Amino acid sequence: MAAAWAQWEHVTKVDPDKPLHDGDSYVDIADIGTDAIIIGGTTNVTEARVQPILDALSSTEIPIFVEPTYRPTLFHNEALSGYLLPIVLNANDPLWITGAHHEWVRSSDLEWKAVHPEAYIVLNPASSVATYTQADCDLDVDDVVAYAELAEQILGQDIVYLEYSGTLGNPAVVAATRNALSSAQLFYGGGIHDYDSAYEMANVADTVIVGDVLHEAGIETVEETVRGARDAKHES
Ligand code: 1GP
Repeated sequence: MAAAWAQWEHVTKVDPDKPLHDGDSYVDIADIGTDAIIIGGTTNVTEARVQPILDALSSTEIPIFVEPTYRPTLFHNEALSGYLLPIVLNANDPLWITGAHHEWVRSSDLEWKAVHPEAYIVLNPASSVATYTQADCDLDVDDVVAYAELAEQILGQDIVYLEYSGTLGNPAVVAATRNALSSAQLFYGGGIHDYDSAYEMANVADTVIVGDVLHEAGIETVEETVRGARDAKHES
């Protein structure tokens, strides 16, 4: 069976720590053409914040995944498709490589078929994820490509995630990374805020992830990014 994410071109990431834009509601995200919703953020991916979002989305068909961070949390909701578990390859704090995961596994009764790791490479030194993980973002293209190959070929990862959270990344780095992967899927996230930025990154990544703009500009702007990603994938 193909992986859940095999056909994802555009994903909307909901940060449970941030309110939606005025007038928006969670259920409307399911209707804009985005392929999946990830509920995740650097902080506060807690039951109290995530459960109401899952409840609001319970009538939708869209795949919904939670990205647990350093807290061991499990959610029970029919709307939930599973967990995407970040492993930050370039973290200097081992909490983000195996530490939090160890605690999560030790303290939870996990259903393994619903848990899928993502090999993150964090690339924006100004982002809060870089600060929390103490990521070494001083990487050139060869360093990034080597992390991606390590992820796929040594660690057996099916998802490599270039995380530029908060800023638009370098398309040449993204393209080089995708070229280095054999079958792992390349997720790109960071700074996508309109049609053009989505188009540019969807040209070089397998899947683009759109986060902050949902909270800052609203669902209509996310819909523009869906169009950009679709056009990039289907025009040529
Ligand atoms: C964050 O990669 C996502 O984890 C998306 O980044 O918030 O900058 O869109 P932005």
